[in-house]
Amino acid sequence: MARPWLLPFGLVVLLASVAQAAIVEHTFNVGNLSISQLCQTARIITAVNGQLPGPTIRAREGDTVVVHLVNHSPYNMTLHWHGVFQRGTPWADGPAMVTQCPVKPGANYTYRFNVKGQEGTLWWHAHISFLRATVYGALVIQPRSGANAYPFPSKPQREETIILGEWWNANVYDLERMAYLTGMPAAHADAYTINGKPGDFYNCSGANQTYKFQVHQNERILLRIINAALNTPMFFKVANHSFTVVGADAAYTTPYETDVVVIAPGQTVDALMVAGAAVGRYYVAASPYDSAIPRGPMISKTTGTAILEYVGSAGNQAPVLPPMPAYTDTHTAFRFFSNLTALILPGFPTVPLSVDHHMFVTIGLGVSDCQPDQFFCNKSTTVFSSSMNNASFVLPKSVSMLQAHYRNTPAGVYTRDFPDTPPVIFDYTADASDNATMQYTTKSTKVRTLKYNETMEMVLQNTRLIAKESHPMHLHGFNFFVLAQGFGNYDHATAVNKFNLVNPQERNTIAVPTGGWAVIRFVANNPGMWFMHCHFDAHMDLGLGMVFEVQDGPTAETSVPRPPADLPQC
Ligand SMILES: *[C@@H]1O[C@H](CO)[C@@H](O)[C@H](O)[C@H]1NC(C)=O
Ligand SMILES: *[C@@H]1O[C@H](CO)[C@@H](O)[C@H](O)[C@H]1NC(C)=O
Ligand SMILES: *[C@@H]1O[C@H](CO)[C@@H](O)[C@H](O)[C@H]1NC(C)=O
Ligand SMILES: *[C@@H]1O[C@H](CO)[C@@H](O)[C@H](O)[C@H]1NC(C)=O
Ligand SMILES: *[C@@H]1O[C@H](CO)[C@@H](O)[C@H](O)[C@H]1NC(C)=O
Ligand SMILES: *[C@@H]1O[C@H](CO)[C@@H](O)[C@H](O)[C@H]1NC(C)=O
Ligand SMILES: *[C@@H]1O[C@H](CO)[C@@H](O)[C@H](O)[C@H]1NC(C)=O
Ligand SMILES: *[C@@H]1O[C@H](CO)[C@@H](O)[C@H](O)[C@H]1NC(C)=O
Ligand SMILES: *[C@@H]1O[C@H](CO)[C@@H](O)[C@H](O)[C@H]1NC(C)=O
Ligand SMILES: *[C@@H]1O[C@H](CO)[C@@H](O)[C@H](O)[C@H]1NC(C)=O
Ligand SMILES: *[C@@H]1O[C@H](CO)[C@@H](O)[C@H](O)[C@H]1NC(C)=O
Ligand SMILES: [Cu+2]
Repeated sequence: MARPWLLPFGLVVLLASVAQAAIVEHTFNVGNLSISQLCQTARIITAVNGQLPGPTIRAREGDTVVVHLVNHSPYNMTLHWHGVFQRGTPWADGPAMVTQCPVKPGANYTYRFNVKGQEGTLWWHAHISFLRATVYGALVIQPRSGANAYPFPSKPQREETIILGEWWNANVYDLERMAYLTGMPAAHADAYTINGKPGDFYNCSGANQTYKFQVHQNERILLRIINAALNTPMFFKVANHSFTVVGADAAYTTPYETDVVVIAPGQTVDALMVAGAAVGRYYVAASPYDSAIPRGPMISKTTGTAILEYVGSAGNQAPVLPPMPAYTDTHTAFRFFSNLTALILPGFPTVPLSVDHHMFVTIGLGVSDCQPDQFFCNKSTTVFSSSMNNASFVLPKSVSMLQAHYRNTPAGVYTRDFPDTPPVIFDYTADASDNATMQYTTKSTKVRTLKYNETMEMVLQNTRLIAKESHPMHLHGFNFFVLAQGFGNYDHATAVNKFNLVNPQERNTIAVPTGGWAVIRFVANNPGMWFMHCHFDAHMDLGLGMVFEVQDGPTAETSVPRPPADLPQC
C-alpha cells in the first residue's frame, strides 16, 4: 500500500493485455538451403524459410496456431509440434504414418491446433527420416495475460531462446537410408550447435559460426533452452553464471538453483539467469552426456559454444570457458533430472491419485532378422534393432495409423496386442543377461488401446541388452507425471514408498536413467493415436516405440473429428 497509484495502472495494463485468443499464422516453406558450416562452403540442407533454426512461433496460452507447410524439398515431409497436446486436433500431430501420410514434394498441408492449458517452451520439428536435424524451431507459449503473469519470484527483463542441435557434414536423409540399408548405426554428428552455429572450437570456425547475444549487467534473462539434437543429451553451462530453473517441457517447476542444466533430446528447460558477473564475454557451452554402458559407438566429444557479451565489454576480449562435466557424468545428470518438482498452481492439472491400468515396459536395444531389401541380407544375418517389451516397432506403409483407427480398419495396419509386461522376466540390468537369445526381437506394429479418461501408470525399465543407456522417452498427446526414478531393476515394494504424489514434475520426455527405471502416470483424456518413442532418432528408427490408441469419449468434443480436407494421402 506504500504506492497505491500502482494499482489502477497495473489494472489497466492487465485489462489491455488479457487479449482474446488470437490466431497465430505462419507459412513454412520447406526447401533447400545452401550454407557454409565448418569446413564446407556450400552444403545443401533442408530448412524452413531459409533459416537454421527455423522460425520461432510465439503464441499466448489459448491461441490457435495455423501453419501452412509448403514442401519445396525433394523429400517427403511432416511437422510435429513437440509437447502440444493436440486435444481435438489429432490430425495435426505430425509423426509420419502414425497420424498422417507424408506431405510429398510439391504438396502442402495446413496444421491447425490450439495451445490451451500449456505455458512455457515447446518446439517443432520434422517427424520423418532424420530430417529434424535441420528442420526445427522454437514454439514459445506465454501466459494469456502476458509476461507479467509468469509465476516466478523475479520477472525476467529479457528472453533468449537457446536451441541445442547436432550438425553433420553429410546429407542426413542419405545417412538414414544408409543406416537402414546396412543395418549399422549412422555416424555421429560432426559438431554440436547452439542456435544452428557450432562456435569457436571446431576446424574452420569463423566469424559467422558462433551465435552471440548481448545483455546489460544485472539484467534478468529467461533462457528457453531446447535440445533439438538427434541423439545426444547435453550438459549446458554459462561461464561464471548460474541458473534458477523455473520450467521444463512447458510445465512450471519449483525454482531450482544449479550451475548446470542437463537436457535430453526432446526436452526443454526454462531457466532464469542474472547477468551478475563482471562486464565481459562468457562462453555459453553445450557438451555431450554419453550414458552408454559399456561405451557404444564413439560420440563426438566436442563442445558447442555461443558467446554471452555484456554491453560495454571489449569485442575482442577472449571469453571465459566454463569447466564442463565429464561426458560420462551420470551423477550430475541424475542429480538434475531427479531434483525437479512441479510448481503447484491453480488451474493446472495435478497427479491423478487413482490408477486404472499398470504397465511394466522394458526398453532397450537388440537384434532382429535383416529385411530382404537391406544390403548383405541373408538367412544368417541379424541387424541392430530396438524394442519395447520385446516388440520392435515398424511404421505401416499404406495408410496412417490414425486413418485406420478412424475408419476402424486396423487389419493389415496395426494390432491391439502390445503387452502390459515383458514376455520374459529376467535380470534386466545384469551383464549376464546380454546374450544372443535375449537380444533377439521381432518387428510388429502393436498398440495398447485405452478407454477415454483412463489413468495409466507405466514403469519404464531400461535393459542391458547390447548396452545400458538413458533413453529419452517421449509421449505424444499428453504430459505425464514422473513419480520416481532410480537405477537397477525396478522393485515396486521399495519404489512405491518413494513415489512423489504431491508435486511430481510434469514432462513430455523423460530421460530414463541408464540401467534404471522411471515411473510415470498420465490420464488418457485425448482420443487419437499417440506415439511413444525414444527421442534418439537412431533408436526410434530401429523400433524403440509403440502407440497408444485412445478411444473416443461420450461427446463430439471427446471424439476424433473427421480428417481435414487437405490431409495428405499415401
Ligand atoms: C535440392 O537439393 C538437392 C540435392 O540435395 C537437389 O537434388 C535438388 O534438385 C534441389 N532442389 C531444388 C528445388 O533446388
Ligand atoms: C496448397 O495446395 C493447394 C492445392 O494444390 C493450392 O491450391 C494452394 O495454393 C497451395 N497453397 C500454398 C500456400 O502453396
Ligand atoms: C579438425 O580436423 C582434424 C584433421 O582432419 C581432425 O583430426 C580433428 O578431429 C578436427 N577437430 C574437430 C574439433 O573437429
Ligand atoms: C558471413 O555472413 C555474411 C552474411 O550472412 C556474409 O555476407 C559473409 O560473406 C559471411 N562471411 C563468411 C566469412 O562466411
Ligand atoms: C570464471 O570462471 C572461470 C572458469 O571456471 C574461473 O576460472 C574464474 O575464476 C571465474 N571468475 C570469477 C570472477 O568467478
Ligand atoms: C538432488 O538429488 C540428489 C540425489 O541424486 C541429492 O543428493 C541432492 O541433495 C538433491 N538436491 C539438490 C539441491 O541437488
Ligand atoms: C551371409 O552374410 C554374411 C555376412 O555378410 C556372410 O559372411 C555369409 O557368408 C553369408 N551367408 C550366405 C549363406 O550367403
Ligand atoms: C541368456 O540369458 C538369460 C537371462 O539371463 C538366461 O536365462 C539364458 O540361460 C541365457 N542363455 C544363454 C544361451 O546363455
Ligand atoms: C524376445 O522374443 C524372441 C522371440 O520372438 C525371443 O527369442 C527372445 O528371447 C525374447 N527376448 C526377450 C528379452 O524377451
Ligand atoms: C474425464 O475426467 C474428467 C476429470 O476427472 C471429468 O471431468 C470428466 O467428466 C471425465 N469424462 C468422462 C467422459 O468420463
Ligand atoms: C513418400 O511417401 C509416399 C507415401 O505417401 C511413399 O509412397 C513414397 O515411397 C515416399 N517417398 C520416399 C522417397 O520415401
Ligand atoms: Cu533410445
